[in-house]
Amino acid sequence: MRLRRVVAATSVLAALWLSGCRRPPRLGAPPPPSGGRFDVAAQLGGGEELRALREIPLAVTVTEGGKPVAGAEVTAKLTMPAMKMPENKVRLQFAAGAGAYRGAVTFTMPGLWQVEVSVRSADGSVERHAFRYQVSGR
Ligand SMILES: [Cu+2]
Repeated sequence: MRLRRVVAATSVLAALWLSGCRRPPRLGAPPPPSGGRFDVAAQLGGGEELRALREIPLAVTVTEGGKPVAGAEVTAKLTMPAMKMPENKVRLQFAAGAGAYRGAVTFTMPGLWQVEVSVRSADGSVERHAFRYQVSGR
């Protein structure tokens, strides 16, 4: 009798653990502090509501003392503060005409997302700036 109860409790725990990203959202850790050498701004989409499972253009401007910084390696890593998600990372390409690094991202589910922009400058120093977005379902 007691053993059966222990087995039942264990399988409930196992089911909770296996459900992974369907766990109820928890409050995540605050984003890492921004700032440093570069000013980094992100423009995600064209101002419309952000939706999951759609490709959304991302433009990131990197400036230093008001001047655009070209030749950096800029990536965007998408994470959810509330849960562990599969790696979702894109490399952005510099578009000289736009003075911005551009690419496209896809949020794989609705919820609160963090876009961590990493800027590796020509001298090898790395700076990270985090932005948070609420993403709705389809
Ligand atoms: Cu998730």
